[in-house]
Amino acid sequence: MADIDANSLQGAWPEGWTVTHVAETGSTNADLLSLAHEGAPHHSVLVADYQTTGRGRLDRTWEAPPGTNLLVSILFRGHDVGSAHHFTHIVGLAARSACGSLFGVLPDIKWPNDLLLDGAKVAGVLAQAGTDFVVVGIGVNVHWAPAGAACLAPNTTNSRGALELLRRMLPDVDRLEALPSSALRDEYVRHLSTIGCRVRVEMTDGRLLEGVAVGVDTDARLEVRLDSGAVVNIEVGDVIHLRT
Ligand code: BT5
Repeated sequence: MADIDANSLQGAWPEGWTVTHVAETGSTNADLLSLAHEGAPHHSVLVADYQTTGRGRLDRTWEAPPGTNLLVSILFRGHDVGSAHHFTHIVGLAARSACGSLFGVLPDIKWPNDLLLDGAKVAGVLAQAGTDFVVVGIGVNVHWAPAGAACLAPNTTNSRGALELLRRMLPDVDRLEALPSSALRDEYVRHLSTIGCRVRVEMTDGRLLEGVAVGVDTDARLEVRLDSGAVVNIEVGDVIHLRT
């Protein structure tokens, strides 16, 4: 685990946030989960310049060379943590707005929480819940992206870009947390480009479904109308947008 006292940037962050910045660790989500079990407070944040074992969903990996991208995890306590998706929506929406304010581009949100630029993935979110907390990690491609993915500022390497993106995200997280959950859901659905798309869904058991995404239910499951007319609610899966 990273030395969490290294290079702390207190004072540069909005009030109420405890942000720790490290040069390198395995995974900011894994570290913050451990810290949460040890009692770290609500709104603890761990941001790293580099992750040696960055994690995606379903045990996949998340890649970024040192000092290129935003790699950060945020701890939420004291809410109804049964609904981890509530917090993934908050972090995804806040990252989207920060991309708009810092880089002048507003990514689309693809269900459940990928951010896309021109159809290519620019950010991914991973939520992991404990009994009374949720850790939400996000990787945003600021200066680097793997083949087939997108990044916000490919031709510059200003290492402050990632931290500045985070600095702009946190006040918006505060704003979104203060919303009633129905208003948060409305904001999420409004920016969800998946709705109305013809989609292919790869289920975790390997099954493939195809149909039109028609909505999101109150448990954040994607509602897909199959060609047969039946509507299925997808809890976990990988979605490909085929066409709008
Ligand atoms: C995600 O998973 O999109 C969630 C990614 C969460 C990463 C953050 S970084 C901070 C925090 N600490 C962690 O350890 N993780 C979180 P998923 O939908 O499963 O996407 C993973 C897949 O995206 C991989 O299998 C690759 O194909 C691809 N991928 C890997 N790195 C990428 C990148 N930088 N940009 C776009 N795609 C990437």
